[in-house]
Amino acid sequence: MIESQGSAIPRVLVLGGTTEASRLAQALADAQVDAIFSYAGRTESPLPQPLPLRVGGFGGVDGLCAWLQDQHISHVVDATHPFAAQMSRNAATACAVTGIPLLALERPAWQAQVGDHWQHVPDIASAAQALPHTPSRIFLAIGRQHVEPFLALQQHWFLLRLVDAAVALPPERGHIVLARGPFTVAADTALLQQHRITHVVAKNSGGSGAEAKLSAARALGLPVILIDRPAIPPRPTTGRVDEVLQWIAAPHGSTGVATERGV
Ligand code: 3Y8
Ligand code: NAP
Repeated sequence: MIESQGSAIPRVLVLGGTTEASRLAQALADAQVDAIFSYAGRTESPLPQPLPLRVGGFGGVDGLCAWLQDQHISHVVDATHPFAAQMSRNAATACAVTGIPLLALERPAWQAQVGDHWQHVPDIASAAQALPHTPSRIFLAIGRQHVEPFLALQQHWFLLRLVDAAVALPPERGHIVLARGPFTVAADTALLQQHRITHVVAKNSGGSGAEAKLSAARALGLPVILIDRPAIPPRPTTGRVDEVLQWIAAPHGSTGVATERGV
């Protein structure tokens, strides 16, 4: 049982939606911490969690501030995906306004290894522009929210991987695979070979859940167009679940952990 030294029993909001958030949820449940796990409600049937769930937006910064105060939240852990930049910005602002301590649980970006053929681009639009003019077969592993700029490129054939069926694609334009990660190198290698993929487009999400396609591309000598992470305001950050638990148990408001980016 974790008790916050010198203050009331902690009550934690976890902003989830990642492998790391799920690992944190299990650790908090094991330690019997009073915590609520939050999903945006992007997918039809999100992974169950060992914590009470809330699903859906808060209603911007004001809605989040009101919710934090109504729920008597003492700590906020932003364990959202590195591309969930709006949620992270809102959490940083709401915690500054309410004075509730915030800690981000984040995994490092992927770094190129020997054998990688990566082209880094700053955003989704640049990734579409980086594709070759000659007709190619593209594995678009960036979900469903940003596929339009790519499908507009009529000369290419696309393999889309989505969590839920949400996009219609005629066979001459591409093929849709419905799957939620984490993925394996063997399966992703077979997928790329089966569809004769020539290029991979991915977000630099980091973590283990989405890395398989990069290892598969390396093994097959395929080029990867890798989209850089969006800017997120500086906040206390850790990559370790045990440091999150230490932070929760530390005196209220203390970051108490080494941070990659500081405050
Ligand atoms: C709704 C919760 C866990 C978390 C699992 C991680 C791993 C598998 C890899 C590819 C890349 C992609 C996408 C991806 C991965 C993990 C993690 C991760 C990438 C779920 C989930 C939710 C979402 C939202 C969804 C986005 C989409 C992005 C698919 C659950 C499964 C492409 C990101 O249909 C949609 O609208 C989907 C939207 C945001 C990006 C996009 O723009 O489309 N994730 N993904 C969360 C919520 O509602 O709050 O359904 O269970 C979570 C996971 N997705 O607990 O094990 O930790 O990264 N998710 C990317 O990284 O590029 C797939 O196919 O190779
Ligand atoms: P986003 O663009 O940063 O956020 C848009 C809005 O969605 C937020 O302002 C907030 O609405 C709501 N929201 C986002 N995450 C939420 C959460 N965990 N709980 C409650 N509301 C949330 O977010 P996104 O990129 O669409 O990501 C949505 C979810 O999918 C997040 O949980 C994220 O961790 C997960 N995910 C995203 C990606 C990705 O590639 N973007 C990959 C894997 C997982 P209000 O303003 O109304 O509060």
